[in-house]
Amino acid sequence: MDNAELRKYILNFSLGDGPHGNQGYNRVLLQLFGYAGHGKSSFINSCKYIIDDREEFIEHAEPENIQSKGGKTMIRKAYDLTQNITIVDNRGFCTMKSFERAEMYAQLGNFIPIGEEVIWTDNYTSMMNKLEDAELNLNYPDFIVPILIYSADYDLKDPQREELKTFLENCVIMTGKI
Ligand SMILES: Nc1nc2c(ncn2[C@@H]2O[C@H](COP(=O)(O)OP(=O)(O)OP(=O)(O)O)[C@@H](O)[C@H]2O)c(=O)[nH]1
Ligand SMILES: [Mg+2]
Repeated sequence: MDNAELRKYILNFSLGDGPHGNQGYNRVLLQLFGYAGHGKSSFINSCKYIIDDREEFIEHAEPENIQSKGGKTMIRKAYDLTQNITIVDNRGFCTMKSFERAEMYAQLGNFIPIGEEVIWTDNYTSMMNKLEDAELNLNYPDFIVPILIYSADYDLKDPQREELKTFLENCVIMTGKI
């Protein structure tokens, strides 16, 4: 398949085309995860550029300014790639401490609404309050695919490798895929 054919295939992709129909799923939700500044927003802009096939490069998702420190993307935002495929820019994490990890799993399961600012909690009670207060949008019709964006500029140091391994294993348990 050349690039043009691949683009056409993606544009026409529909969950209903499989041998068993869409099995209740309406759209594919690509959920991007990763440490802050590893290129999630840039990846979305590149995907949009290819799929939309425009002359000019538009920054739909705001990439990090090189001078800025910490995470740039604070609000979970969804971008439609095609009629059936949506890509979500999740807030990047700095360390994978237990509450950031809990937040990520909540994002992954779509227990926190898209379009709201992500504020990392630092205790169990506020985490639980936040989940209770969220207008739970379980989005069962979404076929969720977690995608980890990890920059080749960063070493996969041992502690990171372990925490990422656990995260990826849990992604598979939660969604059945990665
Ligand atoms: N060389 C190179 N630089 C990249 C690439 N992708 C992103 N960058 C640069 O890396 C920096 C961070 O990119 P972002 O897309 O903002 O990263 P992010 O994961 O969305 O960051 P947060 O929103 O802070 O979590 C920017 O300066 C980008 O220009 C890439 O593929 N190659
Ligand atoms: Mg970003």
